[in-house]
Amino acid sequence: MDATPQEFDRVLSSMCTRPHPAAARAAERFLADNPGDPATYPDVATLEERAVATLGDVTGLDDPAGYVASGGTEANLQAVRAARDRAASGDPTVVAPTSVHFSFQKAADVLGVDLHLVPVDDDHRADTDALAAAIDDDTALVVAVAGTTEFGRVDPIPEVGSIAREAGARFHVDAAWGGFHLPFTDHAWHFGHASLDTLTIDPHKVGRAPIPAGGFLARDEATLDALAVETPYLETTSQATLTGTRSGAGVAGAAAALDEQWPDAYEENHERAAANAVHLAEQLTDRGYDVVAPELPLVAFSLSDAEFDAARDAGWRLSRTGSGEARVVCMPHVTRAMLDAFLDTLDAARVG
Ligand code: 0PR
Repeated sequence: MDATPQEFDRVLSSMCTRPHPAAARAAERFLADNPGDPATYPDVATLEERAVATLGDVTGLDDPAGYVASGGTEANLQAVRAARDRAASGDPTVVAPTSVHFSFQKAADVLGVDLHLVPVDDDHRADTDALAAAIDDDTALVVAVAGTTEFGRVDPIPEVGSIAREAGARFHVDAAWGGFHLPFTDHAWHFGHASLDTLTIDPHKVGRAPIPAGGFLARDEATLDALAVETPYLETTSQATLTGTRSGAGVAGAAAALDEQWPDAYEENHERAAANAVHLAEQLTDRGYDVVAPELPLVAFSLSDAEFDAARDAGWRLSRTGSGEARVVCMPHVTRAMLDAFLDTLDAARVG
């Protein structure tokens, strides 16, 4: 089969994007390096330290602990694992809003903890009263989302953090997607704004690093130490990551993406994406669609099955939320011209 990679010119629903050219070049150079064995591959290990330091700058954390993970799924799982292993309860649980990414279900399943999902408010954000009511002595971890997968919503992070702290639970923020938009907004979301213990921020989403490059950050080195297992036959004697051999391409690509873009190019991307999201939301509203007002650059709106199918038939990669809204994620590759062409497709579908 003569397979070709997906072009991005009609991709509206993905949280992946074209990597930054400098990041793609760096990835290719480090394809065979294994950051899982830093004593043998010291240069890629240095690049990882640099990437983690910059992620600390992005997320308000001096001297961050953490690493470049395979993705948000691994980072979220590690947050649950760290909380489970330190829990006082013999039956530790995780409390999170229903808007959390499905990776928490995988984490709960693999780690043998119960996940208590709490309904969100009418605007798709974590409901602090409902969360507080769901927390009990078994709660080891409370999770909030800074940029939800379906609606791009930012939970009230400082408030949820206070509730978690009061209950003696750890607090994790999932900014896998939102983390490269939020520094340029007024939201309180990171280590400097609230008492969080761990955070997920993925360079391979809005950060324009090549896949695989997730980000797992912890306030204390002790969190990483607690995750580490001994690696007797390697020159370095412990490993805190979930995977063993890791992608040097992912790590070097993330380091280069961050070097090239933090902060100016990320800010430009945010401003452009936010303006595009507002434009799309206005155009859809003018045409009579029911639009969920965008908070971060992600637009969800009601769309009939016939129009959804027409858009897919025209080659648009579009997906739906669990409640049926179509969603357009304004990733770095999504231009104003693309959105206008998408609107043309919808207009033709309504006439047709
Ligand atoms: N946390 C949040 C808030 C996410 O949105 C995602 C992924 C994750 C964690 C998990 O990250 P990884 O997929 O890196 O492990 N959200 C997207 C989603 O599930 C992932 C995605 C990306 C799906 C690109 C499709 C796609 O083409 O929709």
